[in-house]
Amino acid sequence: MNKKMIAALGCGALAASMMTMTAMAGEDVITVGYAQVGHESDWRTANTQNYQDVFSAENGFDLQLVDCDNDNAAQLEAVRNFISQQLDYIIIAPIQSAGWDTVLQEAQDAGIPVIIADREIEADASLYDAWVGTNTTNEGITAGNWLAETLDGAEANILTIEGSVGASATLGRTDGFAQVAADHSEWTLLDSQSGDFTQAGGQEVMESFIKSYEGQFNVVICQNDNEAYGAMDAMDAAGITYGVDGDVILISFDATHDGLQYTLDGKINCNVECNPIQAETVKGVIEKMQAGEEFETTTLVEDQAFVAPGITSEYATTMTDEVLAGRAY
Ligand code: GYE
Repeated sequence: MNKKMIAALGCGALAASMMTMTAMAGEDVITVGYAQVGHESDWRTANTQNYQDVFSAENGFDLQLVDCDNDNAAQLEAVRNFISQQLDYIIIAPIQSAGWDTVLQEAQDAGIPVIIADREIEADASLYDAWVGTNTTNEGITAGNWLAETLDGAEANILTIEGSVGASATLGRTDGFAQVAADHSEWTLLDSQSGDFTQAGGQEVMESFIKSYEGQFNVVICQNDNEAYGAMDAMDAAGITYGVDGDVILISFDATHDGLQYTLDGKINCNVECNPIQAETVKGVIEKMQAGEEFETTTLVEDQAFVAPGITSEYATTMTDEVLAGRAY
């Protein structure tokens, strides 16, 4: 293309024709669709950023990332759109764990490999090619084990702010914690409501819990950090103290940077990590598929747990400034 031709083209047309030139140069750009859950939490923002960094043009990818705004129907539509564009690979972080059979069959019929990421789905493993994510049931078990260790037989009256209804992260954390609670007759699960993994949701649920159970609870479990921020605001407003020096033990999940800052400050007693940095692993799977090599069909991203200074635990690392400094997201 000569200078005159470039000058004659508008910006969009120029971009399009540059893309065609790249494709014609035989640089084998791999097209990838990522049906992302939404932007409900800091965890999610970190996960989105990680995919954008890793599936970059420099790395040879053309990434279409669709923010599905926590809307299950929109997510199914996004995947169908990827199929109709005949993208090379489809990645899905499933909002809901159920209801995937039909669309996965459609992707398979179109010959497009599908990788399920972050969360789990209730579908036969033959309907997708690989899974990369975290074990949220284990995260719930860790939270339960830590609580048992710290209470050492004392009574617990527990309120839980769950994540989004029907999400595997919610189901796993709830189930894991319940497995430990089943061995503790001195624990009472007072109530459990969804805060939709958002700060506003966490605050709203905590405000309503305070109306119903003020003076009756000594443990609050938030299934992610953003819900914990909302719950803290609600407890502050009601004059309820929490954390290592407070009346209420506060447990959170995700261990994002700000969540760990609150843990270091002693406001969150225990924060169970869930690692959002998963894109490099997914890229590794895609590269093996692309090369026709054998690939991991299941890859677990490891998590740990953190506790506030002054607490030592066999299940968690005690927070320090250095730990916080090492947390980029
Ligand atoms: O804990 C929460 C996010 O699916 C593990 O989704 C993820 C969860 C994470 O919105 O913050």
